Amino acid sequence: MFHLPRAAAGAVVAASLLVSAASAQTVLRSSDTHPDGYPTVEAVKYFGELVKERTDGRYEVEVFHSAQLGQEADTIEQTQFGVIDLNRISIGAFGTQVPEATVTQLPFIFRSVDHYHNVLDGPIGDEILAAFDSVDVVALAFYDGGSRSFYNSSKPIETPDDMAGMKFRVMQSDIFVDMVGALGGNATPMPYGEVYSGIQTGVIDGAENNYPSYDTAGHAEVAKYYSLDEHLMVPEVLVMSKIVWDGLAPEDQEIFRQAAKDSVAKQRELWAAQEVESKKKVEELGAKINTVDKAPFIEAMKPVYEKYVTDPKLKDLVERIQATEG
Ligand code: GTR
Repeated sequence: MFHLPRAAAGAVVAASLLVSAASAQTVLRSSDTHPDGYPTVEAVKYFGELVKERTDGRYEVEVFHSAQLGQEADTIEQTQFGVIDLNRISIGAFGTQVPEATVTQLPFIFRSVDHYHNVLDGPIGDEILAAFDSVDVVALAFYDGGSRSFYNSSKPIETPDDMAGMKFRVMQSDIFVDMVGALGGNATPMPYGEVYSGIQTGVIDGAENNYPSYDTAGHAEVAKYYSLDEHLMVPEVLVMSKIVWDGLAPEDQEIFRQAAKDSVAKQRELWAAQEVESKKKVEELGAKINTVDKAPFIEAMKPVYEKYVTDPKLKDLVERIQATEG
């Protein structure tokens, strides 16, 4: 794992904006935890092509995939400091720092892919993107991240009771910890890159994620039981460091924002294909997939909503999401 000492941050800020006087070209570094070829990685590459074309080559984007720049939580800090210019992360990696975005981490808040798209493509989505300003990043666009379900190495989960005494890795977000607790399991927050060995060595029984992550991170090799409770649809988000953003001319800011929006359709297309491919791959590998009756899982989430949706503004936001069609 790559950890950047704070003292080195200044030097890297300078290095990250690789400006070549001859071509006046700036190469922006973008981080992603996923491997090359993953839909989010390819979407950010496409975004970079649009930016390059629309700025006549003044800006380029280089995607550092496979967590080359660090695990998500660390890369967020580095993006806030301007050490990393761009970052494609899951909203879950922000934990509960951005209240409006925390709402998207509420289990079962989205009813379907159409509901998720209708919410994020409209004014509510813009409101959530704008809320990231409070944590020194500029959120440019949402990408698809499918739905997350539990998987483990020992048995199918059919009801929340089956989770009793089991340890599940979760993202480093309090709401994930409370969600697993409310279902009767034990949550172990840990970086994504440690999940495979965690399951293999028995430190944890399993984790929760979408098919493409379960497949591409190799988790299906060590945790054969994938139980389709689909408790979460957490948006992926492309963010830019506020420090870097503030250094862009207003016309260029507009180009970056539009290029990000224009990369969304491409990502959704790649995502839909990857979900099908990953499901097929994990099945070939011997994954045992079971469907579950979601009702008791949904019912168990009441305390999570009660804990996180107390502020009247957030209550209103949740109600507006629930009232959106789809
Ligand atoms: C994936 C997401 C990653 C990362 C990972 C995790 O679905 O795309 O960005 O957040 O989950 O669980 O850590």
